[in-house]
Amino acid sequence: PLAAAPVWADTVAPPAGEAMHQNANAKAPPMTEAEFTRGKQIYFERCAGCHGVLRKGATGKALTPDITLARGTEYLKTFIKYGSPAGMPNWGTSGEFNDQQVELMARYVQQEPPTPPEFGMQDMLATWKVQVPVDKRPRRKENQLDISNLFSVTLRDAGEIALIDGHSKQIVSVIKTGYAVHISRLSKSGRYLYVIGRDGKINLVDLWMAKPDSVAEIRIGLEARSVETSKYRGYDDKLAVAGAYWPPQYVIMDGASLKPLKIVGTRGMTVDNEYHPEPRVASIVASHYKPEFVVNAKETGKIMMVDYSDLANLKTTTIDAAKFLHDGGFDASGRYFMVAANASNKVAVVDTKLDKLAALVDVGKTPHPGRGANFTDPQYGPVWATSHLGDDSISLVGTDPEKHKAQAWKVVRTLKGQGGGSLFIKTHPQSANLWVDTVFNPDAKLSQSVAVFDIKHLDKGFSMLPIGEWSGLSDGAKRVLQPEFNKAGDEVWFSVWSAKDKQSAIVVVDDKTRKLKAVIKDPRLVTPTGKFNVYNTQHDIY
Ligand code: DHE
Repeated sequence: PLAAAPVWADTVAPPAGEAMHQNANAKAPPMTEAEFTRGKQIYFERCAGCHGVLRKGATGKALTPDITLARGTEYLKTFIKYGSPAGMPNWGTSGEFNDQQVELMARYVQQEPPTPPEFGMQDMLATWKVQVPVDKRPRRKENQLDISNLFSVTLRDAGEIALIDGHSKQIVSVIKTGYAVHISRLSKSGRYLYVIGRDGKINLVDLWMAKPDSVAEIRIGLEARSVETSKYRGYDDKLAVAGAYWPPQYVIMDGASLKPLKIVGTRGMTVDNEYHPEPRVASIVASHYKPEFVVNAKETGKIMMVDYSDLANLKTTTIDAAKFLHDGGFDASGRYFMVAANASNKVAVVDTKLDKLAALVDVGKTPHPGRGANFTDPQYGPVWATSHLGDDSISLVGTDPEKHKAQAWKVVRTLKGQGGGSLFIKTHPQSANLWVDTVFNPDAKLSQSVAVFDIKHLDKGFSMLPIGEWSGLSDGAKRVLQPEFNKAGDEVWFSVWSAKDKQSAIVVVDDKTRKLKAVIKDPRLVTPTGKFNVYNTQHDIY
């Protein structure tokens, strides 16, 4: 899956006379400059997301030379090749790295990490393009699509999204986006789709066009993961915001053109009052109660309620939560935002009406909810649930402080799932099922199937559905991930994510009968991962 590199760049013994990397740490195994450059690229593509550009650790462990040198090349090779049940992917045995690349990376992480450059307003403006100006765009919807039931599907390694019609299951359009594209979000009206790549490139797609396409683009940093739009009354489709991993900053843009309006850096003190040079911006959601974005800084553990009503006099309420904030979603009422502080094994609950921390809840090991799942527990009332990367548990947290006060912000029930390595959990108001993936479990049987619980009979345990097998794909490692419902809430879609050069698929399951309904296969479906149903994403339904 990685771009082909000159063979010698990955070999242990480079040709004589190759320039060596000048490293500050004399104890690190030597590398040529070309190897270092190659390692830097692979690190950026595959490792920085979890371990940080400066390798200070977050979702993944710290990898600074003081730690990696003590581990040594052989130990690091084993870890990189085989992964760990705690969430480190098996880069070697999955076929993503060959042995030379594993060895290269084991040496690379013993070198001092290089610091990438900053990326400010002038850099952003230089990348900003409006392909179709606002006054040249359709005045009404020019296609026959039910855009509310479209799915925006991440084609990770193609750097594209596919728009798939939820009814016909046909691909409507494939749109070029940023590198290793990550998530899609919708504007308040549901007309505009915002897609962000790991390279910080945002594409704005107009779903009203005869054939939906990108109408504007910009890069907001060198590495990024999150994008969101203004949802408060009166700000429909007005503003967008994106969070960068590097440089650590968030950017507020004009919603219709992506013109950058305001950049705010996040470097500063952690909740423990220690300085952090790389507090990356993780998830961002838009408040329904105030003109505010809820911006989560991973390493500092601070949640910023950013008031977008007056960008020149920006008011921000900063909430101390817990370190390593990552992903999350609203409770069913839309008032409370539940965000995983993953390496702290906690979920922070923010009251977006009062702009206060409602609670810090201890959950299982390394919670990873995606946006989480909201449903009514037969015994304990409304709950929001998360699964975990680091263990096989599913934590159900009470979310109704009015009618179920004793249960509010407590883990009311812990379910046993089929294994660790889970990333996403999902249900729908119309569904009686709770779907849980185990995408990064090292056991192929588990990573290729999902667990489903009956919400009315949670104590009965789960059933395992062999989604990978149902896809009918034969060769190669295939990971099954991210349940996503259609608008009606009667179908649940799963990605079957194979390597870039292998066939992938989307498997659609009938939610009521739990039987296979359709398999979407198309040569254009390269490495599908996240799927975002327009209506459910627009309205925070999960
Ligand atoms: Fe994601 C959401 C970061 C790896 C698929 N991912 C998020 C969010 C963040 C994030 C901060 C929340 C965005 C928001 O709500 O505003 N993801 C990271 C990483 O740092 C990490 C761990 C490592 C990396 O190198 O990027 C990472 N993510 C992955 C993957 O490997 C996944 C499984 C496949 C892929 O496409 O890259 C993946 N992440 C997703 C998906 C969501 C997501 C599908 C949105 C879930 C949703 O339902 O909203």
